[in-house]
Amino acid sequence: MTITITAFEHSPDRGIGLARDMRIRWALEEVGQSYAVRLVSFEAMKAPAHLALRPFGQIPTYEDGDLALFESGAIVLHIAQHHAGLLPAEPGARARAITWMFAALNTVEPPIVERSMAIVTESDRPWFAARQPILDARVRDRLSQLSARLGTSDWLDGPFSAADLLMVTVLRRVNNPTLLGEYPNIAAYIARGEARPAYQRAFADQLAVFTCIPAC
Ligand code: GTB
Repeated sequence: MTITITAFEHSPDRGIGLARDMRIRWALEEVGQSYAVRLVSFEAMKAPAHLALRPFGQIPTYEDGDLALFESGAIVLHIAQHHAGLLPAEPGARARAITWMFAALNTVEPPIVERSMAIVTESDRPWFAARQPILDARVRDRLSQLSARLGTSDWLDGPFSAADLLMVTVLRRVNNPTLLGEYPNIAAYIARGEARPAYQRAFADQLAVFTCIPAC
C-alpha cells in the first residue's frame, strides 16, 4: 500500500520548507517509509474532494489504504506509533516525548505563527509598527523558556524523537536569524535537526517541487 501525502503545488515559502508537509516528509524519511506526494493547488484544497479528507481545506493530509488523516501533529504521532525510531519504548519516556510534541504545537507554535502571519498580512497596516514588538516579545518569551530548558542538551528529552522533529519545524518558522541568534542553543538545536540525513532528504524533495527538479 502506498502512503500518499499532500503538499502545496506552489508553496508560498518558495522552497524553504516552512509548510507543514515538511514535518510529514521528515518523519517518513526518519523511519525509512517511502511515500508519494499529491500536489494540490489552493483551489483544489477548497474543493469537495480535498475537503472530504481535510475539512479545513489545508495541507498536509495522509492516506494509507482506507485510513485518511489530517493535522500534521496527529500524522507525525501516527507515523511514530507505527514505526520504530521516533518515540522511546519505555512508557514514561514515551509519554514525556508526546508531551513535548503537544508543547511544540500548542505552546510554542501559536505565538510564532501569529507573528509570522502578521508580517505577511498586516505589515502595511497602520497598527503594525505598534503590534510587531508585542508579537516579537511573545515569541521571545517562549524562546527564552525553551532555551533555559534545553540548556546544553542535544535534544529535548533524551535521544532525538518526534518531539524534536516537531519542535525544530516549529522553530524554523521564526525564520529570523537575528531573533534566533539571541538564543545560540536554540539556533544550534535547529541546525542539529536540519543536519540529520532524513531532514536533508525531506528538504530536497520539497524543494524539488518548487524548482521543478527533476520534472515539472
Ligand atoms: N494545524 C494544521 C496542521 O498542523 O496540519 C495547520 C495546517 C496548515 O496551516 N496548513 C497550511 C495551509 O494549508 C499550510 S502550512 N494553508 C492554506 C489555507 O489555510 O488555505 C502553513 C504555512 C504556509 C505557508 C508558509 N510560508 O509561506 O512560509 C509557512 C507555513
